[in-house]
Amino acid sequence: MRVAVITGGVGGARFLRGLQALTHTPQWTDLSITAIANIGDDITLHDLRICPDLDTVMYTLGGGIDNERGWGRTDETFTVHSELTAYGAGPAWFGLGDRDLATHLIRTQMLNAGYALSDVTAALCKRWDIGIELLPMSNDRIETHVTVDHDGERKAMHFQQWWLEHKAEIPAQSFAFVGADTATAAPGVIAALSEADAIVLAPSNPVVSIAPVLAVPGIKEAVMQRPVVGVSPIIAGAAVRGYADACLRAIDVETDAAAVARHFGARAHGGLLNGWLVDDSDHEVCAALTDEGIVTKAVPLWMRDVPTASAMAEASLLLAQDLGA
Ligand code: FO1
Repeated sequence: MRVAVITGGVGGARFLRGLQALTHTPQWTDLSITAIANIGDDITLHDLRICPDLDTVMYTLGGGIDNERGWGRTDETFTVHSELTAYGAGPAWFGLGDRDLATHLIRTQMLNAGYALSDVTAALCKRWDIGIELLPMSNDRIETHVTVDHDGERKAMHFQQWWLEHKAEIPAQSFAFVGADTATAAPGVIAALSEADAIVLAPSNPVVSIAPVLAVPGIKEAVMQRPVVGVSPIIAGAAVRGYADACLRAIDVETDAAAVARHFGARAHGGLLNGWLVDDSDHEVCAALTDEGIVTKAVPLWMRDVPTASAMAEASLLLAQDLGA
């Protein structure tokens, strides 16, 4: 079974780790996985190109992730970061780890030498042996910027500044995926989607992780050609992590498993979804969503460890198969 997964960072990476683990079980030996990752979080700091969602997926599947933080490297130190801060060379709010810096140095050297981001990502992933194909949504530069009303004026700031310095506490007026409209999908992305038996929207932030990927010309159209199952990133009315509630509020969507499904829309009515997984605690929404054309199942969605992530990943595949994948 060929699966293409659209993913952001932490939640999507943990989901992918569970999905990849299935390939070692007898009934899923034929499972092949391509992850198409958001690059809207990317930022250039100290002349280094940093790709948080690509790195979080790579480290999580490669065993290098700090599981507590969900991002960056295990056994990490921040000596260079504190030295930079001592020089006043900010931003202090972006925690650049010493081990993590090696990834950014290699990536920046390769980009400067003319390699495409997808080639750089493949090269970095060789070390980590992640067991799936990891593609950036595009090799073009795309960055998510957030428009806010701050100090009496409307201004845009980089997503990371809004997320880390301001902790999403300044209400977002809008999100712009700068560069997306003129970007091209990275090599292999459209093929992975078109040839997939099923496409899964990982339990990532719908607004700043899934949406930027779908904003790259051609990607949403390719997704719409195949069975699509989404996994709710919202459990019992709350974001599992991060500030998805602040992002959803900005686009007038309730922080609710059913509201996010309706936001993506039912394929039968021109939307994305054929199927949707919600947590057991949200089981009461299944009947209504199914009646609206989004076949919805309730399963445990808390990813406590790899086995629980594998169980929910398997549920997404089985639902896709029920839907004709
Ligand atoms: N997230 C944080 O909450 N604090 C940080 O200091 C931080 C640094 C950081 C460095 C490299 C990297 O790849 C990711 C990092 N993240 C950090 C996560 C990053 O902000 C993610 O983009 C968001 O968590 C949203 O996915």
